[in-house]
Amino acid sequence: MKYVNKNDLIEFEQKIASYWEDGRLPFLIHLSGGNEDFLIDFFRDNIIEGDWIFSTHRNHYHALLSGISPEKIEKLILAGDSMFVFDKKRKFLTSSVLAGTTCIAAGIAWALKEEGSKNKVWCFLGDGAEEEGHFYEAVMMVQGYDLPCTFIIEDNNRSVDTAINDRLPNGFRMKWPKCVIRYKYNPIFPHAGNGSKKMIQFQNIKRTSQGENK
Ligand SMILES: Cc1ncc(C[n+]2csc(CCOP(=O)(O)OP(=O)(O)O)c2C)c(N)n1
Ligand SMILES: [Mg+2]
Repeated sequence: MKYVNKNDLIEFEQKIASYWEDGRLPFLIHLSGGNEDFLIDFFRDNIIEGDWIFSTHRNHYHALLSGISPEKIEKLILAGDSMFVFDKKRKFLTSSVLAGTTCIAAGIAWALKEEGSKNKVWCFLGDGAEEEGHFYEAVMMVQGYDLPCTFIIEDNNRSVDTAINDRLPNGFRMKWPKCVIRYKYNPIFPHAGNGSKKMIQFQNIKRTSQGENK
């Protein structure tokens, strides 16, 4: 798998962030700034050619680290498909439905096990997606049948902009079995441009033009 370093990731995002700030992206984008170190090490140490990778609305770093070209991802982002990055050859799938990939990941892992494949499934999700019921079902299947799938919770202590302590009393978190791992990172960007001064300007422009059309 092609090695992507920290600078590659950061430079890519800076470029996308500048498109956003310039008002060239009239849709939400989810940046992963602050989440470079763990991901780089994790991909290098665990993921091999032919493995399946499932990602989320926040998928650009996963896609780059999976070997999908920055040009392809940029093109998708510019076309409004930031949350819909797929690559058949790389076996890379995303879903913007929270935890939407988790049961698919379990199904693929089932097939890999039946085939006796050496490949595995790596399924990333956020700490907000972790609270979705269908994630529980996927975990039960993977752990119960010892399927070759690992769920990786990327815990930035946010579901959109709500911290865990504001979502559940005392910030309760499930104790998942060993097919689920969790790591924490501090995001440097707001959820999807929320709070960005330029985005607020953009929304105002849009609202005005919508009003004019009525
Ligand atoms: C089933 C479902 N419910 C609600 C949403 C709206 N939504 C989009 S992102 C998000 C929060 C996601 O938090 P998390 O999974 O922690 O991902 P993060 O953005 O923090 O990486 C929500 C509630 C959705 N996409 N899918
Ligand atoms: Mg989160």
